[in-house]
Order: sequence, then C-alpha cells, then structure tokens
Amino acid sequence: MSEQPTRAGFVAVIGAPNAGKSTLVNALVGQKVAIVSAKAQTTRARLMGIAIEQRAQILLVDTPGIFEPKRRLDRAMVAAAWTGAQDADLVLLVIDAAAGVKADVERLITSLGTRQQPLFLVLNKVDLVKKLVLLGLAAQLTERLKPDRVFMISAAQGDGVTDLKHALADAMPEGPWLYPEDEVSDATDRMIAAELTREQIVNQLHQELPYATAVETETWEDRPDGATVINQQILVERDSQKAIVIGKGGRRLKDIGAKARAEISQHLGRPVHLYLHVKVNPKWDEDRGLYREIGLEWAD
Ligand SMILES: Nc1nc2c(ncn2[C@@H]2O[C@H](COP(=O)(O)OP(=O)(O)OP(=O)(O)O)[C@@H](O)[C@H]2O)c(=O)[nH]1
Ligand SMILES: [Mg+2]
Repeated sequence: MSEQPTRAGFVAVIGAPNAGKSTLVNALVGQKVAIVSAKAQTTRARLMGIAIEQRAQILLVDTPGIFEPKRRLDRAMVAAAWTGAQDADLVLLVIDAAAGVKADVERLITSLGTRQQPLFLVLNKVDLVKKLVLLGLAAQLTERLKPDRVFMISAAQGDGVTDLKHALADAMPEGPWLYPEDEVSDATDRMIAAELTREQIVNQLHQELPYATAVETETWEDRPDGATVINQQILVERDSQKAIVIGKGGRRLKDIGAKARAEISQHLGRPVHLYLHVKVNPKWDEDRGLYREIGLEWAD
C-alpha cells in the first residue's frame, strides 16, 4: 500500500455542443457511462462519471453543451451545466479543435473569466487537425483563458487521455473517497437504460426528432432466472413523429429496441428483455416526473 493520501474531487466538464465531453468522460472512466452522438445537444442529464487513478477518485460531471435556453428542458439543462461548474474543484474546458472558436466557445470564454477554480484546457479531436492549426489555437486560447494546464487529446482514439487523467488525479484535493470503489456513475441503472435507448433514437432518427423525444423507464423486474425485464416509454410530441419512430411495419422501433437491448444488457451484465412503447404527449416537456427520471431539476 502506498503512503500517498487519498484524494477526491469534482471536475466540471464543460464545452460547446458536440465538443466531445461525453466521449472524454467515458474514456476517463474506462467504460461507457454517458451517451455519445455525432449530433449536437445529445447530453440532457447532468451525469457523473467516476474515474479512479491510483489513490484519487475523480468525479467527472458531464454537462449538456447548450447555452441558449428556449424551452423548459433546455433551461433545466443549462442550469444543470452551470451548477456543475460552480460546485467543482476544477473546470475542464473541452474545445473541438476541428471546429475552432465559434460564438458558443466565445460565450464560454467570457463566462469563465470570473471562475474561482483551476482550469484545464483540453483541445480535443487532434486526429482531425493539422499540427500548425492546433498550435495556433492553443496559443490563442492560452493567452485569453490563462489555463493552469493545456492538453491536446483525441478522446475518441485515446491519445493523451492517460496524461490528462494523471494530471486530474494530482489536482484533486486530499480527502476520503466519496463513492464506493466499484461505482462508475451516479446514475441509476434505470436512468442509464433510458439513456441508452435515447442514444439509439438520436443516432437512428433525423432532424428535429431527437430533440422532440424523451425516454422513460417505466417498469423494471430482475427475474429469478437472471434476466431483467424492462418496459420503457418513448415520448414524442406529435402523431407524425410516432409514425417515424415506429417505422414501416414497425421496423425502426424493432431496430432501436434490438440495439438498445444489446447495450443495456452489456451495461448490466445480464440478459435483458426490453419492451418499448411509443406515446404521443405534446406536453411531455412539462412533466415534472420525467425531469426527475432524467436527473434534472425543474427549471422555472
Ligand atoms: N474524430 C474525433 N471525433 C470525436 C472525438 N471525440 C469525440 N468525437 C465525436 O464527436 C461527436 C460528439 O461527441 P460527444 O461526446 O457526444 O460530444 P458532447 O460534447 O458530449 O456533445 P453534447 O452532449 O451534444 O454537448 C461524436 O460523434 C464523437 O464520436 C475525437 O477525439 N476525434
Ligand atoms: Mg454529451
């Protein structure tokens, strides 16, 4: 046993939509706890991934990347993001190096001007960018943000993730661990299961549909034979959206269900029977119970 003290702390992972925040959280944790997609505004819930590095427990608060709240759900997401940042011991700003500094990043830079905590700047997706462009971006952002450390990584390919994890561990305050050693997330299995189904919807359906959809786990039964039976409700706003989710001859829903079942089964380490029901509710956005289910506070 080493003589090193234990450490534990919170890291707020913030950044513009699609920067790769959730991908990075998964890479640091070493397994999938947050859903990922090529479409922007994937993350809704404030979810914590728990990474362990030697004697340090690093609690990574994954946040939604949206900063212009319009509907109630968006306001709740933004509130969650900023609460996450304010309570953290360290802020980790993830920048999509391939996208560069756009309006949403500008806004983040402005808000970070008043921060209290140390800041790590992470330039992500280096696999997509030329060295020279990367160095220019790093110089510009270092000048403006005065971060404590700068990292250039590819969260998707794993480059630079180990170095970042070491640095995060060293930066955590001394103290006892806050979660059991084997826990990888603060989300319940019910919530992760709902997210894994939503990931399929986001990835398989187009245009506005992912944003008009929510998934709720309704019933959950761990059977004595070792299998788990899960019923989930897919909420959409209109009949036309319901038709798209179900697809011709039910094919789309079947495919969403098959892929989600495989992911949930892998997460639980048990066989899963997944039953999906599509329901139209133009006002699901106003359903308080659903907010609890996806881990958000009700934002007025
Ligand atoms: N090429 C490349 N793609 C990446 C990298 N990291 C993430 N991506 C991709 O970028 C997209 C967005 O990743 P997410 O992790 O969902 O991004 P996010 O910041 O959590 O997005 P929101 O939740 O919408 O705010 C996905 O298609 C990822 O596969 C990387 O290092 N290189
Ligand atoms: Mg995300």
